[in-house]
Amino acid sequence: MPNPLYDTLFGCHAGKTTPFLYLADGTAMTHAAFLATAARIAHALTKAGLEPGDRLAAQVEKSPEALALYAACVQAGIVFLPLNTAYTTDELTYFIENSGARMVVCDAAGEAALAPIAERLGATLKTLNADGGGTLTDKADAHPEAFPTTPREPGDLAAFLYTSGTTGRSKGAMLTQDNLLSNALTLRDHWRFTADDVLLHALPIFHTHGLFVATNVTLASGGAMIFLPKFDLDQMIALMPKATAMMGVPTFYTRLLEDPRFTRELATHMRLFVSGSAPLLAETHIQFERRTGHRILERYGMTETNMNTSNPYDGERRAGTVGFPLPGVELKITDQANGDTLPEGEVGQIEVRGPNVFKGYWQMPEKTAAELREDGFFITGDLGKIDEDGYLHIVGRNKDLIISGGYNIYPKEIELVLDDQPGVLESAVIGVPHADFGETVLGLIVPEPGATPDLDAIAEATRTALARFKHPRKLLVIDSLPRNTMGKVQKNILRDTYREMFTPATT
Ligand code: MLC
Ligand code: AMP
Repeated sequence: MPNPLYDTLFGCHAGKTTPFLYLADGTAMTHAAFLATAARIAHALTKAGLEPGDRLAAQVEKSPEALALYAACVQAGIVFLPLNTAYTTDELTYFIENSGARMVVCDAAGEAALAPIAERLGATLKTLNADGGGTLTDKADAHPEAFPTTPREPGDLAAFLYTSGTTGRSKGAMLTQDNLLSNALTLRDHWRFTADDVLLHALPIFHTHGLFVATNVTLASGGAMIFLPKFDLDQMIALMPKATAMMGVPTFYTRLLEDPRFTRELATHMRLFVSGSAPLLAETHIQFERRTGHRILERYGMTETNMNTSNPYDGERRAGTVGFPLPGVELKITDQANGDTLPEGEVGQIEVRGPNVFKGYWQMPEKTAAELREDGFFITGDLGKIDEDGYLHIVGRNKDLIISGGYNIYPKEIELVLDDQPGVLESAVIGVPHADFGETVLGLIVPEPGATPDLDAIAEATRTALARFKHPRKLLVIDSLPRNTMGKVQKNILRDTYREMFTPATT
């Protein structure tokens, strides 16, 4: 096959007038119309000088055209780099520079701020707005609705997704055609997706969950999606009767459960509810079953690996676990000190190997070597154990990471901003329990001797530097940070001290 990812997910739907996207305004887009949009965009990209292997960075609102941009990149062999719409200009500059993107696509509202950056870095800047218009698609409309698909090998790069690290510097995870394709086909079969499915899609499409899990699985099965711009409780409740399946982060489930309109009747015809990206509390799982009769299927994955494990489709979906390794994925629990495999039931680092595991971090051979072993096992940074029935339990993280509403937040990145502020001697950023987001960000500041840091000014500085979801929901001034004998800040002590700060959640 000339381009396995394109041919299997997209090309196979050529000429089909079956619905692919049901939109919030009540209209629908067929597979054929979607492919034509993608082909036109592919022409626009190549016309602008992009070549196979070039990177295209996109910070665009969720729309059919934004999804078609992904398809266009796959068809033209361009590496797609989707970016969170919440990122600030400071954050975007790093991604564009680090990836060496040759084209940047943004909303018209962001054009003025990005233009000088794109120019300095030698990238072409195009716009794509939430309504599908913009300089990218306006031009594309004039192009033919068929595009000669660029041949690709399974090992060729298809996408970069940036993921932060413990040092605060984001790393571009390089995902190949085969990483994405193998996982999509495995999940389609494992979760029994068919052309009859209609997936309620309210996730963002700039992360693994919404793009590579939800969208690719739907494409691989020939089904359709109710494609909502974002999670909106009223819309979810209104449209659920038209869906057969839903995928979401735990916040989706807790928000649905809080609404009395979300009844057993509303969910009765649904075939499958999948949760992931953050831990689903066993309590939520149980409450959901009581309300609807459905057992949520929890799975475990990450940017670097797509999906690794899943609870079974048939058989017991065990609350508080993420199930078994997916077909083709090897998983082991190892000793942090020497990498030896630990006996069943012991807690250690989770390592995975399989066709789903990424190729490494873009231009960061040392970071790649530190996490991706030569034998192909990837050290996930998550801690877990396997129970006597083979279910994987995630019991913690070996990486300093906060997951808020399914978004990953690396404390170091925020601490670097806080430490830079006048009157601040040092800081520690921790995640504390939050009823809506699972965890939320708390910033602890130690002032310089005699100084009184201006917390409003500090909050303002975080607003310029960091995306909204990373902002500490509260800043507290404390005398000192607890340290162990090696001088390392003991965040576990801080987490224990402040664990009730946001529960019950109001912010
Ligand atoms: C929005 N805000 C958040 C936030 N989302 N703050 C912290 N954490 C979040 N996740 C901000 C908003 O900007 C807003 O700011 C305020 O918080 C309240 O917003 P809201 O209206 O309540 O939020 P909403 O827009 O409804 O979004 C919440 C959400 C959304 C949970 C629906 O964050 C979401 O769709 N999350 C999914 C993330 C995801 O796809 N993760 C997958 C990663 S892939 P203000 O200024 O108004 O106060 C991965 C691999 C895998 O992890 O295994 O899947
Ligand atoms: P990301 O880097 O956004 O891909 O996030 C991946 C991380 O999310 C994993 O390393 C886990 O820490 C976490 N994660 C994903 N799914 C689950 C889950 N079902 N339960 C607990 N943590 C999860």
